[in-house]
Amino acid sequence: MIKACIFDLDGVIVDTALYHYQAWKRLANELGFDFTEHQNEQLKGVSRVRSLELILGWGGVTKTQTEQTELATRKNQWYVEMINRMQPSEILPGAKEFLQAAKAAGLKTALGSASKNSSTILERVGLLPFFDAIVDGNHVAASKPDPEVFLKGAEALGTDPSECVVFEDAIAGIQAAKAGNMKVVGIGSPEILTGADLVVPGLHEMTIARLQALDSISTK
Ligand code: G16
Ligand code: MG
Repeated sequence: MIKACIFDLDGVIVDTALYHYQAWKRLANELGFDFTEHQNEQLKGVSRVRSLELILGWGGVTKTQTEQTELATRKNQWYVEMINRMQPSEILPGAKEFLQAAKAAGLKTALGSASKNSSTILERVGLLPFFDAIVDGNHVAASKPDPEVFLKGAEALGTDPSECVVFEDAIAGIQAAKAGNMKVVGIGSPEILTGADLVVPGLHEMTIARLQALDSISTK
């Protein structure tokens, strides 16, 4: 029986990719090279530290560990300035409605995000009260496709992984859910999110009936 939903944040509930892009671009430009939207696409769901490593590699720049920490902090300060101005209108279509429907159906809900800023974002858009547990980049050691973030979410909810459905927009996140023995709904295009049990373009296309229909699928 499906008892819980675990949601990725960026690309599922809100879209903060543009803010990440602007902050990383500013940092790259200060370091003397450019950063494209195409490169930004490859950073979705990737941790801050790993994102910086990739960007420095693309720019052909080498920095010490101490310098990297300082650069990541600087980028995050610009990013936080932007997310502090986020509004409820930035919630992706159908996300609030599906969260409401899940709660009304008696399902538990958790967040499973790579971001260390997830609570700020949820608070700014007014969605914090819809989550029973928040597991994010502050709580995990291993990044997706490692299942740690989702397994910790299931544990926080007191639910067996096989009774959880994960909602994810990134391939690494879908792999993480599968590695954790969970069912997974891909948010995006079926051509890209091939490992998911179901793919919808956004939560506006998701219903509790479609969720419960996943029950017949084995997670093994
Ligand atoms: C999100 C974004 C990534 C970002 C990561 C870490 O992941 O998609 O681009 O690098 O969080 O964010 P922060 O710098 O705020 O800790 P997710 O898992 O919510 O899709
Ligand atoms: Mg995502």
